[in-house]
Amino acid sequence: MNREQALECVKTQLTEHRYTHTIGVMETSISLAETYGADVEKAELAAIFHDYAKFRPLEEMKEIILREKMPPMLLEYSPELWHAPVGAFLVEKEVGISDRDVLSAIKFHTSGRADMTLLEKVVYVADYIEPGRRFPGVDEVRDLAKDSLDLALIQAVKNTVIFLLKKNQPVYPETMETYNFLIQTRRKD
Ligand code: DGI
Ligand code: FE
Ligand code: FE
Repeated sequence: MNREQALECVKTQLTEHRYTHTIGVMETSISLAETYGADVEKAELAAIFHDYAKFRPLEEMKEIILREKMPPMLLEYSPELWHAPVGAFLVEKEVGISDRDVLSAIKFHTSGRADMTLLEKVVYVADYIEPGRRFPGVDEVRDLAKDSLDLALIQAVKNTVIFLLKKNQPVYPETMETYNFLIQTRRKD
């Protein structure tokens, strides 16, 4: 599947605004992949499909989480988290993408996880800093991403956790694990 076909496919699933966001994530993922030595084609494909399930009805996502034996704990946390693992599942099932690296980058693009792959980091950070994003702290992460993907990732995860705490929202354990892993393993330089 080439870029045009992939974009055409995902466009049917998204609003105009979310499609524009997807183009931003695609361009940023390609650029980060080039800078940090990730597979550029996989980064492009994962970015194009990362929000594929964003607008699926909550009931459908819930049903998939239970039927496909995804962590049931997801259901106790924000529905915002669901489109990532459900998206990875549907992209394989409906679009026929079978590349495990691409699917895991989609699956973990919202929560992250401990010991993320390079491709997962690229898509996570690209989703956070694509040019259409405007929220406090995003410029700092953009700057960090020029020199260190890990430092950008830590800052993005940290901002997300702080944002959730400020809103009195629960933090999904895998999001905390992402933060803890990075902080505990980061080479001090
Ligand atoms: O789908 P996008 O908007 O492009 O971005 P995303 O997939 O990173 O989703 C961001 C949303 O997910 C944002 O509203 C915060 C929420 N979120 C991320 N991590 C957690 C979370 N919500 C809860 N409750 N817990 C988390 O750990
Ligand atoms: Fe998302
Ligand atoms: Fe996104």
